[in-house]
Amino acid sequence: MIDKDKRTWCPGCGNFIILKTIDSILKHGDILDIKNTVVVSGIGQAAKMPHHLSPCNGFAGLHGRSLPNATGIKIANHKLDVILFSGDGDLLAEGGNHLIHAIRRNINVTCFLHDNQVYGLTKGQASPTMWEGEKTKIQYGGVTSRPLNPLPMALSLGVTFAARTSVSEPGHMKEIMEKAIQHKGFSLVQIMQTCPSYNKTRTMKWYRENTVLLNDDHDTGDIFEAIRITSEKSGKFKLGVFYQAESIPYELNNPVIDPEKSLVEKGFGFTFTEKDLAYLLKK
Ligand SMILES: Cc1ncc(C[n+]2csc(CCOP(=O)(O)OP(=O)(O)O)c2C)c(N)n1
Ligand code: SF4
Ligand SMILES: [Mg+2]
Repeated sequence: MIDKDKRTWCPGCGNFIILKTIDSILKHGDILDIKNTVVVSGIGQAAKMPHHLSPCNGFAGLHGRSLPNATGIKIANHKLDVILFSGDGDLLAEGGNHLIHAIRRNINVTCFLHDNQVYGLTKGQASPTMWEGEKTKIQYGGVTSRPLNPLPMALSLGVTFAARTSVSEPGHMKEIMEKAIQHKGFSLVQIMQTCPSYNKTRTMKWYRENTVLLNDDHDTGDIFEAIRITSEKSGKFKLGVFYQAESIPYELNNPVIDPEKSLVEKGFGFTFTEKDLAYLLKK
């Protein structure tokens, strides 16, 4: 399924591990039906995921605009499984406003955040998740802004599924991805990702030494505990599902959408033919 010829990631990039994991979930077919799945992205290294997941349906949009596209696809045909892959720049900087509203709506989209702390595609500028004081070629004196911590932010906005995993734990990543996909509502998974070319601090070794799995007795119904744990700035970073809540997703809580028949099945009152498309393209 992965088209090896088209890969343009650097050797050792954490994106390979994320790609392999979602590829195996799609191939297995018990959680996702490839014909019924759409993988959506914006722009960036992370956003190349749909390019490599052929023949799965894919949509790569503008930088920061992965969520509006994913939302539109889900509303037009809520019977599709919509999976989004977005970089920390794409989702938290250029697309930060969309994240707030996707969480607020609780649209049933699975959102995988590739957190490498840099803008990989544009050669390593600091992203919003990079810590104060850390240096890049551009921020040579060290980052001066405070970092954005996506999980406590999402939790404080009422996200219904929040989890963290790491490319240093591929088995754990698969388990978390599957749980997120099966969640009914908006799910956010922060994936701690290596970028060997531009983030020399967050190596595979660093992730192995600085992450730990959540205790089995963690209560995923306790939002305050979830905010507390995900806000921790020292000690080892916890990996696991921090919070999960049942609630009706946006597309099933909307009087315009018939749960039995998607908007696409119902039709929009007109038929759009290939001839119409040719006319528009010509224009
Ligand atoms: C509106 C807009 N702003 C900036 C850019 C340039 N640009 C393309 S990718 C990118 C950063 C990508 O970083 P991230 O989303 O973290 O993905 P990564 O490459 O690290 O996976 C930027 C700034 C753009 N294409 N469009
Ligand atoms: S620049 Fe970083 S994120 Fe981009 S492909 Fe290379 S290692 Fe991966
Ligand atoms: Mg990035």
